[in-house]
Amino acid sequence: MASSNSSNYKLNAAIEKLSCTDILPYKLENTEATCEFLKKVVEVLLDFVRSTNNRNEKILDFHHPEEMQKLFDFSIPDQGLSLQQLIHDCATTLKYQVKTGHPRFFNQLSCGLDIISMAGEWLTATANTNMFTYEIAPVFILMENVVMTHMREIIGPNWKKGDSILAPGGSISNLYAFLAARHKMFPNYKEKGIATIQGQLVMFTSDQSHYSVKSCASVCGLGTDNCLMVPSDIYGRMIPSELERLIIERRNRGHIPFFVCCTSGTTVLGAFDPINEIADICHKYGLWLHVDAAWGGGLLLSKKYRHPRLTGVERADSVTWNPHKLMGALLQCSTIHFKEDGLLMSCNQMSADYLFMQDKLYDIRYDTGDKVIQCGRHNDIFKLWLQWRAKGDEGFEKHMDRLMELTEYMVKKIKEQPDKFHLIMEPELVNVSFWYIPTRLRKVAHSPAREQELGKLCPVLKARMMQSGTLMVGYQPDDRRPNFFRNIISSAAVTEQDVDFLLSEMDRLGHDL
Ligand code: ABU
Repeated sequence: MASSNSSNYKLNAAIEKLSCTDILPYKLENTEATCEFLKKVVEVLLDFVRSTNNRNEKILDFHHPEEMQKLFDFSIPDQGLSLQQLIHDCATTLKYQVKTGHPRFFNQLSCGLDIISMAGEWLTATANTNMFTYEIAPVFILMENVVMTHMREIIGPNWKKGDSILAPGGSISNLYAFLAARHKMFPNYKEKGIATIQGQLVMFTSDQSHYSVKSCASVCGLGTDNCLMVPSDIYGRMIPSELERLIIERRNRGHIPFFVCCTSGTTVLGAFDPINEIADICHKYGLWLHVDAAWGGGLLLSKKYRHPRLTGVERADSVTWNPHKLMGALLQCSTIHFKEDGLLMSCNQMSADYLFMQDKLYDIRYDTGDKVIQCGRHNDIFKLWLQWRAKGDEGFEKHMDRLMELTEYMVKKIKEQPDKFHLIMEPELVNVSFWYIPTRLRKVAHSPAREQELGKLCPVLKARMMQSGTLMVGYQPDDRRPNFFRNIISSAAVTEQDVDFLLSEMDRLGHDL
């Protein structure tokens, strides 16, 4: 297999020994040398892009941490190093980085390397601005406004006048939903704190939901015992009658149920909770409905796959939706949307005098930084805006449909080889859950005992994948079963041939286990 050679990236003799203080912004006369240095960095990056898309290249060159510490010079020197050494550092870093955009990387919810979104990220890094005020990010703030409004319109026609913000990840997006829900019910909490709530707040989420929901209960003072894990059915979907039973039980104890998180696309099984039935219960008991569509939100863009999975989403009060997952925007790009405008600001505003002055030149409603609990905010909008310009709604719809069709293809191929693979369930999303069956277990009837045996093989087969560097598929146990593989198809690079390769490579690596 070919591999990039970091010694290829030679700067010319006049530049190689220069250091960071010999180029911009220190030495205007060395603008050309600065450009030569940056072009060399781009050469390194382009080689990484090429090898990421080259099926003959490995996905990773795995080394244990202690080995890696010997292979790579991580030290911080007393004296600054040369530009040539920095180029070498860049190349070596990428040499050992896992190629998450490789067509055979099926390991994570965010896979792929969208070239337009990456170009956007490069521009973002060059602009290097903070997203807290219009004053220093006028174009990006307006872009955020346009894209967030567009996303809300996709959620539902009654959402246009709502509010949204890009947050640092889905977990923090869920936290924003929690904070807004509590603020809506207890507007004095912000000033008066916990004493304003006369009773125990309780929240509800399915036992398959993302752990960040439970984390809200811990971070916000409820305690994790007051985040009720509602049982799910065998497909991983919340059981609405169980939700209602738990709400009544807690109300009877004098507690204050206030928040329900409904998951649209669970992390492991890709299950969609029944939003309409859950919305009816929230309406009946006056609870805030949050839909965590961090993972499944992309399907809102597909006429074919949106229903029934996300039917009723417009009835929610808030929705988390991560474009860095199914939509393939570069990490990170996570959004939180509210049906009601003004809540984010009134909940989180601190009016820092040095940043959010009220007597500025322009309309200060565009100083969105005061809506969030952090101060500095990374620019995550440009890469998404540029990607959406490139694809249009139609392109994103095709992308969603393609990912789902490839998943259907994988399921079909698994079913055609029942001796080698055991499909755990028909997927609702691009998560395919299955066991690989080695030769010695192929004639053994499927049973809980065989599942235990197959579960023990998952880490061994995964280790072989990583050591061979040819394939990456995730595995985990869940409440109902031991370890099993969870394959994710969320990369535009994947083809039917890659799915065929995935199954045959698992067999090549694992048949003798
Ligand atoms: N925030 C969930 C991501 C987990 C995964 O990629 O598997």
